Amino acid sequence: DILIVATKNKGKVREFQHAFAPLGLTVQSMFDYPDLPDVVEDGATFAENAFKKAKAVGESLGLPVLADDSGLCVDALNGRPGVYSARYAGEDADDGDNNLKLLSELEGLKQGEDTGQPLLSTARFVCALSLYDPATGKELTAEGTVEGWITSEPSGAGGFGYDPLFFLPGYDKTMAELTLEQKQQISHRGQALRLLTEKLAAEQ
Ligand code: ITT
Repeated sequence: DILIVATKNKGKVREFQHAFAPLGLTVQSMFDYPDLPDVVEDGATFAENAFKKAKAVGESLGLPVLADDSGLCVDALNGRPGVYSARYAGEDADDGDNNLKLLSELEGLKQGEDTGQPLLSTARFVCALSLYDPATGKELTAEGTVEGWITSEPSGAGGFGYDPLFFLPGYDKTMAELTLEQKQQISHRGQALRLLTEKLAAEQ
């Protein structure tokens, strides 16, 4: 069977493939449907944006669609970049640009005073998932979060996005130093997926 995920983010695609393969599901993404129009993500919350993506793509294809809206909320930045995480450093920003922007904003807060402390602020990753079925108009939604610290010393080649800067004290590692398996066990996306699966099972 096939599960369509309304994403153009290769890191997300890899994580969904890993999560759904054991269930015998093949993940398709927007790379398999390149002609679909972009969805405007102008919602105020992760959940709103996830629903917008799932509904727009679900209605275009006439098939059930899963969407993920996620991001990083940094306490020292009053929750930014939040829903703007993907375009933090500008409309065409890549992960590297966004990570540099995050570090420069946090370093700026220290106002020249270097405390020698690599952990710059508490932060959390948030993931909202929305599963929309155009045949019934029904939506299922689930959210997950994971708490950590922004480190000034990026490390690790796994994951994507802000993972090299997201330090998990309990593991003494950044999110990018975890295997796909480990990331899924603790991440915002892993938690949201488990919650969504429970909700789906309760509906059957
Ligand atoms: P789609 O909308 O096509 O799914 P996107 O990358 O634009 O792709 P979002 O709008 O949800 O996705 O933005 C999420 C951003 O937050 C993403 O670009 C990452 O930089 C960051 N992010 C989300 N989940 C992450 C994770 O697990 N690890 C690191 N960074 C993450």
